[in-house]
Amino acid sequence: MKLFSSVNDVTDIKQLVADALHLKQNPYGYKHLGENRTLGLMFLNPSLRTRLSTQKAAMNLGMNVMVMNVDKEGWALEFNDNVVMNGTTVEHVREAAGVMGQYLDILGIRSFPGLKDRELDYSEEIFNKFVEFSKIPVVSLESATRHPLQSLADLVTIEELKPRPWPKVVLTWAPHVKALPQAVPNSFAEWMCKAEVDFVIAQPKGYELCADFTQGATITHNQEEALTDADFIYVKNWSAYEPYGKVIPGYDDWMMTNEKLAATNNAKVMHCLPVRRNLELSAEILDGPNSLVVHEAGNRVWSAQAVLKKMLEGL
Ligand code: AN0
Ligand code: CP
Repeated sequence: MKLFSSVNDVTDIKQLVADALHLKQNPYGYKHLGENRTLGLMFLNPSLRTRLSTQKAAMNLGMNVMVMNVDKEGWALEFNDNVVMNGTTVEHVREAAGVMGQYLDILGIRSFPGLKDRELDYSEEIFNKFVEFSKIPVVSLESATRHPLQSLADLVTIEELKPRPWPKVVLTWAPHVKALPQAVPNSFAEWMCKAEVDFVIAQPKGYELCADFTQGATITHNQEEALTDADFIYVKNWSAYEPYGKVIPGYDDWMMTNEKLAATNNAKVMHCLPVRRNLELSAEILDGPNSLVVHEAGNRVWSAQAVLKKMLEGL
């Protein structure tokens, strides 16, 4: 595997999930694979889970890891070609990524969308330039439109804990005070649409995701109806796709609560984290028996390890 940026980079999803669950049972069985190999984790935005879980996964595989908060510790990067760099940017991604490729065997990169120019964000310009100019295998640590390591961990969690074949999985929009990317819900949707689950998306009017990611999903504005008989509820806020990056006020009652869980099949509640308590998800759910959020974050290690293992095998 040379690229892990979306579900489309995976030839056998079931096998990758099985690999992750196998690694969970046998974390140190492939330490030889990473010997004298170096992973670079480059962050243009904050992270807790992705940073620690991917670093741990690499260490379990015997790799060396270099982590850099490029936004704070690196030179200000220029991404446009044909510019006179007489402003605030100090080096071009062509050189910066090229240099990273000299030091690393695998590059991980996190780069959020600006949420101002939809065409630019959905072109994945920044992520794609790191792929092009580093010339080494690249794993997305969340790009402008997708978060595949998160989605793989989510699918691993569902496979691990499903109470029946073809469980009902509901992605439900949640309130927030900030405009957040569509990357997590886009990605979760594209993975669920290819998984053996009954997948429903519930969101208020105006929060429809880009249809490219939701082919095959049942989409509704009725949260109560969607939650009926659900086995897993995936809670997440996102900003509007149209008008792009906007927050449409008036949907505070979409917060997930214990009361809403009553209609479900004693559903397990998931969230990628970080979560805002009592805004997206009630504290009573997060502190109660139905919450999977910490367990799900634990599975980030095995999903990252399964992907890195595949990349190391291809080097
Ligand atoms: C980010 C997002 O929604 O994409 C990262 C989630 C993993 N969340 C926030 O910015 C709060
Ligand atoms: N879920 C997730 O990716 O968390 P971080 O932003 O902390 O890495």
